[in-house]
Amino acid sequence: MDTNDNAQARSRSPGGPEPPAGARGNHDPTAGEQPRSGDAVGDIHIPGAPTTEPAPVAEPTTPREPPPAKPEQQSPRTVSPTGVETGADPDVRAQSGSALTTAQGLRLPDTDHSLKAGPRGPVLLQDHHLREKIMHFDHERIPERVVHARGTGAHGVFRSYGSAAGITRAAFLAQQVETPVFVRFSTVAGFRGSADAVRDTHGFAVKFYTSEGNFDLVGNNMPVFFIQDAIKFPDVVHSVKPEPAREIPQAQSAHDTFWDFASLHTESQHHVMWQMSGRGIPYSFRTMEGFGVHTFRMVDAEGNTTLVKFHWKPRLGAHSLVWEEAQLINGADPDFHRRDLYDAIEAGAYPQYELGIQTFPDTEEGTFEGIDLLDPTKIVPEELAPVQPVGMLTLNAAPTNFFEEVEQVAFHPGHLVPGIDVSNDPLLQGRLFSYLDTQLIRLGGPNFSQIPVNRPHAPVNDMFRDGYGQQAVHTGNAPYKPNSIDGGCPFTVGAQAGGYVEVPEVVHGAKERRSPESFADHFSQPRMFWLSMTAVEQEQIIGAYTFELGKCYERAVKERQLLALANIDPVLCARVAGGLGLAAPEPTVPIQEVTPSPALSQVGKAWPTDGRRIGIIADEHSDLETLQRLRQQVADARMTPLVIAPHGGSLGGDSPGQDSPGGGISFPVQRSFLTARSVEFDALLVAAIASPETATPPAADAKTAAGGARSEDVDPRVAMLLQEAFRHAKPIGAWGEGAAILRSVGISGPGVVAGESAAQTFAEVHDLLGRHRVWERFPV
Ligand code: HDE
Repeated sequence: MDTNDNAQARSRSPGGPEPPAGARGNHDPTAGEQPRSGDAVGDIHIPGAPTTEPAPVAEPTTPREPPPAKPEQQSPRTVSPTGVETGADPDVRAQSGSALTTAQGLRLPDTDHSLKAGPRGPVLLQDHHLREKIMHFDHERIPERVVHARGTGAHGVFRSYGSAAGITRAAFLAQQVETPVFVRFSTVAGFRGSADAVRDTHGFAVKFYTSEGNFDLVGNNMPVFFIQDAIKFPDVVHSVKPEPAREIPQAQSAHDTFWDFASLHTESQHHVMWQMSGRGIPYSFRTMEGFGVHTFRMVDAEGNTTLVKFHWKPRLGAHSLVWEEAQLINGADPDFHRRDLYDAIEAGAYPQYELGIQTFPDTEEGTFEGIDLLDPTKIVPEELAPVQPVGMLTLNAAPTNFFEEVEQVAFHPGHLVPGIDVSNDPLLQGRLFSYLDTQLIRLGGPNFSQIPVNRPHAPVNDMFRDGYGQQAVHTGNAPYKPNSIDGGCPFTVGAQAGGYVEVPEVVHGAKERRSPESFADHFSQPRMFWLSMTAVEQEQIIGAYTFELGKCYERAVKERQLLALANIDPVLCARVAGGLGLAAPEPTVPIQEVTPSPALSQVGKAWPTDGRRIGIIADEHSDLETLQRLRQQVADARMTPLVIAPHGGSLGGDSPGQDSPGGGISFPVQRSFLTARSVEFDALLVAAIASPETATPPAADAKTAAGGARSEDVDPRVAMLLQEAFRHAKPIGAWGEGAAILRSVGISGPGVVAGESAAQTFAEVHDLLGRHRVWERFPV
């Protein structure tokens, strides 16, 4: 099986999408047969190959069509700028032909030399190719998003269960309707080039290309927000962004200005509590919950209304990193979340999220069980209003081009469909006003909805004309209403014909800059969150506050935040104060009696482990036959086996995936002791390996001198891998002589498996992984 066939087989995995037309290999399969370090001919597929074809060593010189997209990639659907299905192959938009050309299609004989007056002479002004090439390059950048600049996107499909059809007329929520979607996950504070695993709120924005126009659910991974009124958004964002004088720190809230704002502005305390919990450092986008945050209004065909809050629940559960792990990841692999998402999609472990709604009667007070539904700093506990599932989102394709799709996708909470209306939440109201500004400046004008990823899949007849980057070729001569010249076209339609009619809500009140009384309660819900955590989660929250405030310079800022913590919980306050070396203040408001919401905890259940990465430490002395079976066993369990060995290349000879000349087994190595870092793996399995004297001499790497990791019998880099994985509460397993390695580096205790065989060891490690981490390892 060549690499391409292998890829096609993968793309047909159950539940997967048909590979996009054009992604099917139509290239010469003999073009390159060399195995790559990740993917060997006929071997277990390891995600991450840059393209469909292995690159030859020699520079290719024979003209040919460009290689097709990878099977897991998908481009936006080829609808016209006005939403008409064209049926064209998505690749028509890609570079075409075998010859290098200018932007005008002029074929070029040379792109390495500018046109000069002799080889040593000056460049001539007439060099149109140089001018065009450099001009385009000079304009490749667009402004990054002012918030949520760092993000990752994927294509998918949303299948509705029909369970919301009783309360909304939205066509995409009717029974068994399938709607294409594009999702963008993001962090808030960091610049576009910042690291993924930072402590931050994370965006979870979904564009549904429905038959009634695009619906954008632009949410976050936390159900509350820092502020209750949009007018304060510039303030909170200015406080968390790098401080303006020195422009540090990047993508972090652990600095004076953020805590200055948060402590002076106590309505942010609930959100801050979520951010200090594991929710601030999600393990992956695949294991991140999403929330619409605001209360929305659903409307049925008769005009009856229900208030709702949206929830996305990942099928794999909501999981987090631990803080030291997150910090190491940001150095070892700043693209950790992005890579995880795309690797999982490539491996066919499609991320899935169930959409659910909490529903509330639409009363004039707008409250539920005393909770103000217009206050975005409050949740309604799931125990009071269960989340009712309404459909399943499956992310089944990576973008074909990151800039075109992920950078240019334009979300807006005002992109609504009939059956879904907004509430008077003052934060949402401000957002409805804000998002178009961002699109205008970033995407160069008012025609951003004509960019392929933003095009609706419904007919568009907006009578908007002209503007920068106009893609549509509008016919007709009367783009105004009323007209008779174009036969009166287009026509407005009422609700019966799918027209969007706002809910005729009665509003009254004096014009004033004031919030409702209920918005003044800032401490009861952070207290509820705190009390809902398990002991190990509470320890992590204490650690996070202590770390973040410990990075502040100003003592007054720390003392002021301790005051806020005193009003939330005296134990939390005392522990953080102790860590900061400051006195714990007395509360300034009465501590409230609250009922915990166990649904908020992330610990204590078992979850599927699809797409997890299992590191297998081995060398030439290991029993390769056993390891070959183990790798297959890991792959069969829908996880990725990554072999970690003293050197790169392969174990057992040069022909991975086939019997080596000596008749032995051979397979590729994915990480060497030099390139591996524990944070890449969810669990480690240790085969018998030789002691360092006989192993390949280590390269000059500080890890080889890992202080406490010294052991006569074990390469210090292996010792460090194991010790870090142990510290981060990851399952570790060994069998046979591998178990001696664990003993010699002093690794024992909960979640450390010394099995009879590789298979049994893996089975036990797999079970442990279902609980995400070996929480018992953390002292409480
Ligand atoms: Fe946003 N927000 N936001 N926001 N937001 C943007 O729009 C804004 C808020 C959210 O992946 C911007 O295209 C204001 C809450 C996500 O492309 C901008 C206010 C929630 C994304 C903007 C809020 C969000 C954004 C910047 C206070 C959760 C990324 C780039 C009223 C419910 C979307 C852009 C993507 C992006 C404004 C508050 C979610 C500037 C004024 C609350 C997920 O328009």
